[in-house]
Amino acid sequence: MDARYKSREIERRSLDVDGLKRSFLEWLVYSVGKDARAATRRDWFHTVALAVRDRVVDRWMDTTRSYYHEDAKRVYYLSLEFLIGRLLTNSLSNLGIINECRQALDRLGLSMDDVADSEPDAALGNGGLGRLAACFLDSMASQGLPGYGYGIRYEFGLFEQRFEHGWQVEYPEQWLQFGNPWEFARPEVLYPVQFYGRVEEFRDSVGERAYRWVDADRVLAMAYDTPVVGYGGDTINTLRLWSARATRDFNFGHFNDGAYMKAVEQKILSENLSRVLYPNDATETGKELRFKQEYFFTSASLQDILRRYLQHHTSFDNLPNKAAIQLNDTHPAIGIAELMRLLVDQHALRWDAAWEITRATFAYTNHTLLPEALEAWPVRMVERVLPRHMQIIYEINAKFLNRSKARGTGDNAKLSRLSLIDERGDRRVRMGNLAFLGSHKVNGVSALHTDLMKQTVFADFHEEFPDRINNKTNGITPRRWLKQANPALSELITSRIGEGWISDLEQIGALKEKADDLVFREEFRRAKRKNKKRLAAYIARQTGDEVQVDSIFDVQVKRMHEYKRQLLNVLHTVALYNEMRDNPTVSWVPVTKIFAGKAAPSYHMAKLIIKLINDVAKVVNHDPSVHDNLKVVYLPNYNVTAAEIIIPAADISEQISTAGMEASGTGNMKLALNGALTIGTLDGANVEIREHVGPDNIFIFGMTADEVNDLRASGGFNPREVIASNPSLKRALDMISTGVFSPDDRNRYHPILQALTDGGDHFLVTADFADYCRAQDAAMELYRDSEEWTRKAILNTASMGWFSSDRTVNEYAKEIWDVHPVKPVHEGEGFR
Ligand code: GPQ
Repeated sequence: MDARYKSREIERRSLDVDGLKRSFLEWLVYSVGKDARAATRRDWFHTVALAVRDRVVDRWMDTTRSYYHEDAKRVYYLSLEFLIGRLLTNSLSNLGIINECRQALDRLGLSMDDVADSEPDAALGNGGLGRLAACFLDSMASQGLPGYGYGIRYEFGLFEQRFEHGWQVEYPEQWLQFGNPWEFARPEVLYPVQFYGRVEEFRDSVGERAYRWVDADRVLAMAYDTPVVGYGGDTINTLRLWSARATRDFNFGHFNDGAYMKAVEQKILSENLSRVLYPNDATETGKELRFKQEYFFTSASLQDILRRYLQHHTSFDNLPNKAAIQLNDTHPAIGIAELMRLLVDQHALRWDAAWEITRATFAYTNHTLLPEALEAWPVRMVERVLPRHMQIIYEINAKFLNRSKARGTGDNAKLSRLSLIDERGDRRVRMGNLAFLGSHKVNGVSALHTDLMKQTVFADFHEEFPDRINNKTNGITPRRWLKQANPALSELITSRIGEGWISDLEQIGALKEKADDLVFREEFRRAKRKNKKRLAAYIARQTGDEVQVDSIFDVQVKRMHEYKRQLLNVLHTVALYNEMRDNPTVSWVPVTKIFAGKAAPSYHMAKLIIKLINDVAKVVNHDPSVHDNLKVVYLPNYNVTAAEIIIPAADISEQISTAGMEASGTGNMKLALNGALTIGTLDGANVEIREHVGPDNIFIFGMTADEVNDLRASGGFNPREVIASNPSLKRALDMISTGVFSPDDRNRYHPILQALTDGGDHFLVTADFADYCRAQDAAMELYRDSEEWTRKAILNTASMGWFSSDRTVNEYAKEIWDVHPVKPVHEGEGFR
């Protein structure tokens, strides 16, 4: 080998400052095509990312090869969303070379933070469900588990949110505009995916009835791979995202007709499949394109999984011992019918054998009980788009209902609830029922949510299959959400208890005894203050608002949803504003209310509440009579990157959903881990957070899920009576309804008032208002005692060890997947 080439090879792997610097210069010139004088920040970002990628590739191949050699059982996490965020700091930090990189850039006269800030935020998800998938990828790789993510490489991620006159306006998010240095295109990894057409029956070679799907349209799924760097850099897993490509023979008939342009139009249309992420969080829009996206990535993933399996095996009997497929909600649930089709139609397995294999391979996670989010596709559409799958679903259903009847489930009402087809109105395929029936395990995402699943949506299935439902309380990765996002606190923690917590978060429990240590408390406060300064600067840049670093940073960041009750928070804000104006001589604890979160573009009520918050902010922030004691900020375009700045700076975490409606929440975990005190209802994982941090270190208020259930069962309540009996609530609502915050359009907020009164206040905002204000007052009172506040904040951080996604993923690995860590054999050199 040419000596110069050889030395470059070693350079590519070197991890010291000099080696990094040399390889940055090399990449800048030979791959980005710029010299150091002409390079922009973005050029430097691409340069550094490519150089970092070099240091990942050998280990990545070693990992993949080790899985292959061991014929390890793999887990495949199928998800329509992966809310990844930026990767540069994450990769450097997991590789353990962040300081070396910083120094190398320093020597080139560059700031690491500026370079990292030039990376676009990969927003291939809406909210919690997508971010959970990203945390799981980090945890699987960090624990050496052979885990693959499969999803869609959307060209446009979640829209960019801007405010125009306080209203949300959506802009396209073009994260791929300047290329994506992390991904590897795999033009040779290509699978056909079919739509439409019809089914032909025929006799197979042994005279059995068989089916063929013919005259279908074809699209190709092309793979793009992104390495997933585990902590320590030992295991590098793969996230494989599919992009739609037209087939070369696409509608060849048109060419014969001379209709060339028509064929090209068709090609463009078929590639729309991976164009854009649907921006709805926990609501189902029922669009055909969405259904096609779901089938597109699921079919490609299953074909890929079977191809990999068949490299080692000749029969499918062992598939469940070599592959676990986790369905992230029902979005990929059509995979159950697809695997049946692949096994029965393409690989000629008998139905019963195929069904046993399918059920043993799939598991399903449910993420919501909200009826508007439970996918149910019109039979007529499924029949048209996937005619063979519709037959298979009918067959699964018939066999299941017959067996249930034979086993004595005589009750027709129950049978019709168990059916995969909802026969009421236009007939629909219930994807939740399909996912349940086609899986060996079904899990909820918090203890409360799992209990409610058993009592509500899956009550009948739970009776039939009492061992199938299990709980896996969500978690978050401590690498991104503490180590990276909060260097100030991370360094303090490591200085006291070492760095074991990064890969074993339970060790953070050792901080509990430090809560009584005066010096530690002072340093903990200093770290928080540093983060608050960073956030204050970010707020000033984003909105122009000036906020006091010494005020309480009261944070509600999440998707905008009526059940999450941002409205309750803004009503309290108005009430507090009134109190401050009424009592100007009281020495108020200054409060900064910080909101961020996107609304689905078609969710009018959510968008109106955003406008209300912005309108309230405009009045409150400029009213001299509150003496800057109250500020309201709505940060635009909440995403993973913004979360990394906001969360470490929070004093209060608002987790105030109507009890029974938030499946788990994960922002609640991130905020508590970063030392915020929670004001929350007993909903989702808040219940378990209270158990871990202790009831004295959290502010719980409001109705419980049982109380909500009883209230609704008894026909609801009269919100007008509640409003009339609470002067502070009445006054806040009167101000909103008479246009105090919207002098330009006094009727603007009538829909909100309407929902809270005649509408019956479905989310119980008025019902919980008084107790919420009590919890807020208690928090403000405690904040005056800075030592006591800090003590509780430390106990929050120290008690969150159990909420690591490492714990969650381990539970899945042991209790659902039966997959085990594999230690990769590294053939490369130069890695320390
Ligand atoms: N969740 Cl069904 C989403 O973010 N999107 C969805 O489409 C559905 C659920 C959330 C859920 O609302 C949160 O409570 C969970 O913490 C999160 O999934 C992860 O399980």
